[in-house]
Amino acid sequence: MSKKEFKKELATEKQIRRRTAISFLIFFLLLAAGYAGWRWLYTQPDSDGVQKPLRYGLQKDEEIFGSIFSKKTIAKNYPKEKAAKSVRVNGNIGMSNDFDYKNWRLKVLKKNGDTLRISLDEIRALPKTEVIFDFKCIEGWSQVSHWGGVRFSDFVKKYGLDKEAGMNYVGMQTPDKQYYVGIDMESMMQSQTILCYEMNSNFLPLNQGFPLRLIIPVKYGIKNIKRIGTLYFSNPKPPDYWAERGYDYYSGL
Ligand SMILES: Nc1nc2c(c(=O)[nH]1)N[C@H]1C(S)=C(S)[C@@H](COP(=O)(O)O)O[C@H]1N2
Ligand SMILES: [Mo]
Repeated sequence: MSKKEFKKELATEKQIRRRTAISFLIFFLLLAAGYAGWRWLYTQPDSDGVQKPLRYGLQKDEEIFGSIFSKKTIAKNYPKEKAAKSVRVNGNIGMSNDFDYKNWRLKVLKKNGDTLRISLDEIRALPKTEVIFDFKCIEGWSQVSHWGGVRFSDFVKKYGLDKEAGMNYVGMQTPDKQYYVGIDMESMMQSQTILCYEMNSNFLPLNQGFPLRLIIPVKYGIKNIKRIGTLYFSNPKPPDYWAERGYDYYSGL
């Protein structure tokens, strides 16, 4: 090797060493930044059960999907033969055994402070709508199932709740107030959303929400509240059981 070649090789080696050192420095800086970011996130205040910056992300999702969503969004309808005969039961919050179903009335809180108390027979006397759709639980399972009830939008018309339907949200809770949901008005007024009293053309089983539950095919299972006791209208977001535990408030498909 000539002296010149030797010098050149020495120089490249130096360069390699320098680059390696720089790479390591950058690696450790990123590691430190990542760790600091993580620490920062975890010291952020909670907002409805998740750290504020994450809640901000969820809110952005909601704004974007909420604006894409319109009444035209329709969940796919299936033929009756596709509907499950034995329908999965999931979730029993607010479904205690001491429920007095004989004296049940749907309580509807009106804007003027009045409360409607509506019996199952009165609800069954309204026009019936059937939906057969793929019911999706956020836990990962789905099942085609067949439900019947009155369209929420028909119910609103029959009971003169148009003023109330001008508000932003509907809130619903079980008679014991243990399970509760809040749903945007547009999804509530969608044509497949029903106050449901039938499954496979029979009364609802007790553990699936007898006498009345919500079936809302454009939302995940968590929003399909079983055993509705009280229904009300509101401009601010009503409290929502699973949103308080970190799930997306909108929970749309
Ligand atoms: N009152 C009440 N309604 C509820 C729940 C619950 O725990 N309590 N669970 C929800 C969830 S997570 C799902 S997936 C569906 C399941 O409905 P199913 O039991 O008819 O399958 O009900 C929803 N409605
Ligand atoms: Mo679910």
